[in-house]
Amino acid sequence: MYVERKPSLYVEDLRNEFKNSLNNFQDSEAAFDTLLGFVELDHVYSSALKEISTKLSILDENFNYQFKHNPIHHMERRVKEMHSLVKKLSRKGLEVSAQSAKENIMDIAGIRVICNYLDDIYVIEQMLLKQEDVKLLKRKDYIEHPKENGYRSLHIVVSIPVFLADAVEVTPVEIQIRTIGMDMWASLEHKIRYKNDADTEKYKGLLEQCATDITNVESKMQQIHSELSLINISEPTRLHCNSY
Ligand code: 0O2
Repeated sequence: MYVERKPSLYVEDLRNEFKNSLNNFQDSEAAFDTLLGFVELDHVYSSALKEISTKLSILDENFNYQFKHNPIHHMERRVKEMHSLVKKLSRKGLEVSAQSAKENIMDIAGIRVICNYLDDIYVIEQMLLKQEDVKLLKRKDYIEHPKENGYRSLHIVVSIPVFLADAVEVTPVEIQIRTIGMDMWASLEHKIRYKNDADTEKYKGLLEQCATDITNVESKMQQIHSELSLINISEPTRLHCNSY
């Protein structure tokens, strides 16, 4: 059900990151402390991802138990790699330290939830946000308001408590919730964008057309699915999911 998009930290990788990203430190002890801070960060944010994945899995299973439908197709999760994190901090003109990353970067822990149907996205969001220990920090609905290039997805950042041996760390996790079609589109667009700029221009129109086509197909699929389903869910959830 989960696809881990990043392996755990490896000593060799750390050595390279240490060389590439932290070589502006004069004092090797300060550099080591900074590195250690990032390793600890990775540990806490990985734990937050496990917590949120378990919550989402339970919701998916329980929804299926009650309504004979799994809203989640699969999930992908990753802790931002150290070099990306250092790059993002530098790009934003922020101090390169674990503390600064904790205070300023919201997508250190990221999970992508791929849903079967459009309505499933809002059902998942609502069920998750109802939980007492989950706090909504940020929300961007690129489905209601798609980006100009055609990108659609629901982004929420939530915080959850992570219970460690001697502390509780309230940790933010970025959750991108989208359908299979939206995910297919985003993966291709990402691939084109990072290949080179010329390709981005070349495929711009075609990608926009694909986004419209996917939206139309998914609306029709949703309609068929809703007509076939005799799911009786609670009123608050129905508000966002009137087809069940
Ligand atoms: P990666 O490698 O996927 O992590 P931020 O930029 O995070 O400080 P912002 O502007 O609120 O904050 O981000 P937003 O709009 O919520 O989008 C963040 C992520 O959404 C991106 O992460 C992408 O994963 C995805 N995304 C947003 N727009 C697009 C798009 O047009 N196409 C595709 N394919 N993905 C998009 P990163 O950090 O860019 O990259």
